[in-house]
Amino acid sequence: AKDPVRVLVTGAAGQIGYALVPMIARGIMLGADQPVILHMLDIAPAAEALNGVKMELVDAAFPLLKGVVATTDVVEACTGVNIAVMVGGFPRKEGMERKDVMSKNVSIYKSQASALEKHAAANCKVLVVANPANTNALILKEFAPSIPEKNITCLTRLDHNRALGQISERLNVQVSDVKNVIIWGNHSSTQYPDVNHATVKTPAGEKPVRELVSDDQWLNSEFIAVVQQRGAAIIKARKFSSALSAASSACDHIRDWVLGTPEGTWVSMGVYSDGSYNVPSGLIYSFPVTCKNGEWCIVQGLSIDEYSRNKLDLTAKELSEEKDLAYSCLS
Ligand code: NAX
Repeated sequence: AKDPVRVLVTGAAGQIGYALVPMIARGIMLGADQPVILHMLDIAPAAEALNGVKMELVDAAFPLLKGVVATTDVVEACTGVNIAVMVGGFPRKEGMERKDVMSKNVSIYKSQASALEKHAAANCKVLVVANPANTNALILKEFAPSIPEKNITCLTRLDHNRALGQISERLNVQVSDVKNVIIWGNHSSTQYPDVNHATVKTPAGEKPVRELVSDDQWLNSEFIAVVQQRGAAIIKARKFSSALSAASSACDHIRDWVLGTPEGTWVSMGVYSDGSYNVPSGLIYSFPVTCKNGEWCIVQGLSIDEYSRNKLDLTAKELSEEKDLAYSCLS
């Protein structure tokens, strides 16, 4: 039998946490043969609720779940973890300035970075979900210099999956037959959902989405807007933000990263830019990646037309501004 993997979920008493921890305990994140020990962190006001989640995990009698640590102590939460899914953060409340929200998250991510750096297992893989996800991940990277930068990522897989879902609905095909959409840039409304390289499996072989959806107008405007604004549409409908889809996508992100992407398929991940596609280095930016042996690699050599170029630059500009804002909160 395999040794258990320790998985940290911060903000575990929240909405996404409640959807995510049973998925992890069921083997959806790391595989049906991989035992896990869950580490759940939340803050003191949520301690009782967090204990309730722990009680439910015990009650569910998950065969793969070999232990649960539920704590408000950051050091205890981070100790020995192999995977860290950072869902906890400070949400933007009505009337709050961007800078005030950023400042709260910068201080949270700065201190959690230090705890991970000192106490997590060597080679711990980190996924930041909490918004502003890219910039929280960047702060985490800056304050955990001994964690390899390749190990620090943020979630744009939900946006990627939303794009697959929209194409599948439009063409009335199985979502599992659609692949290789790309989310470029920030997990925000400036993200660029790109279908220029996406394909659909048909009885006559793989066909480009651009060929199957003859309505360019839909692809160039409505599709992009729907994916960019999907989070807001969910809030409007549910009165709460996306939770089960965020949790499921976080599992997809980690599973593909650890176990690899299928041959010929890429996924979107927010990763530390190395300057690929002329995206400024030093940003956490969403790129198309393939994964093998626990490492991601940016897909190279895709053609970028002028329309796309502008969109890639626009979202990079927003991330540079967020980075400046975050740094101004440090001083
Ligand atoms: P909730 O408010 O339900 O849960 C957040 C939890 O984090 C709360 O239990 C809170 O007590 C806890 N928390 C706050 N500060 C903490 C700290 N310093 N340490 C540990 N825990 C702390 O929010 P939820 O709906 O679960 O969303 C969580 C985060 O995910 C938000 O920042 C949200 O904006 C972000 N999202 C990111 C998405 C993505 O694709 N990257 C999509 C979904 C979601 O909107």
